[in-house]
Amino acid sequence: MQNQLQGKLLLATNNPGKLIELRSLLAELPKVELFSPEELNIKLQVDETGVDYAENAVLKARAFALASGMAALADDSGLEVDALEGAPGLFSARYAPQPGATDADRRAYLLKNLAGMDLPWPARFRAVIAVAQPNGIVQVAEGVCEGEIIPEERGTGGFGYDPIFLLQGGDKTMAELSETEKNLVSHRARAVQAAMPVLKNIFGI
Ligand code: ITT
Repeated sequence: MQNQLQGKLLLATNNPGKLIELRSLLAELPKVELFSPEELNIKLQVDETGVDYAENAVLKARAFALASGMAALADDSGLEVDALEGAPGLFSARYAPQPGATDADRRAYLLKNLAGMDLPWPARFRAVIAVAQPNGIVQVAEGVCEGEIIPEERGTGGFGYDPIFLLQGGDKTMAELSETEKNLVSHRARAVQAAMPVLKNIFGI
């Protein structure tokens, strides 16, 4: 299997923020070359029709593994806000009424929906990583990062909801962390860590 997979892993995401983080989180995998869809000229928009993060991550990983003939790693993630009964959750990337909405629009929409509700606003980021092999075998791993939503944006790092997500037990938002700091505590970091044994097994490390 190791020879078949030739030490190559496709990072199956079209989200530039995720791609940067995944590259750095997976850099510790020796002798595994990482590719973005763009580098392989793969243009694929997978319909996220799953009922949970795991199903969506598997859909994305499988589609990219099939398109590339390489092992593919996908991340499906989202922000769960208790006061909104877990929203935006699975729909975090599409959470705003207007078409063409930006990350900033989604943050503003979230804060609008929370306005008037009692503070604090506990929340968590959740990420599920799926690793698909071209032979159809897929394995998943999950990571969670607890915190709360704050009413005003702080910090310029990261992406998505990071500027309004205050880490539990700390005084910084996710966007006030350096990339290295975020990669020590994030949901994605934890999911990648949980997926490490799978990856090492696939690549014979
Ligand atoms: P791909 O499916 O191509 O990977 P996507 O952005 O559509 O990209 P998801 O469907 O998994 O990915 O949506 C995840 C959304 O959750 C993402 O767009 C952000 O809005 C939010 N999110 C996930 N991880 C985040 C993080 O580390 N920081 C801030 N927001 C995050």
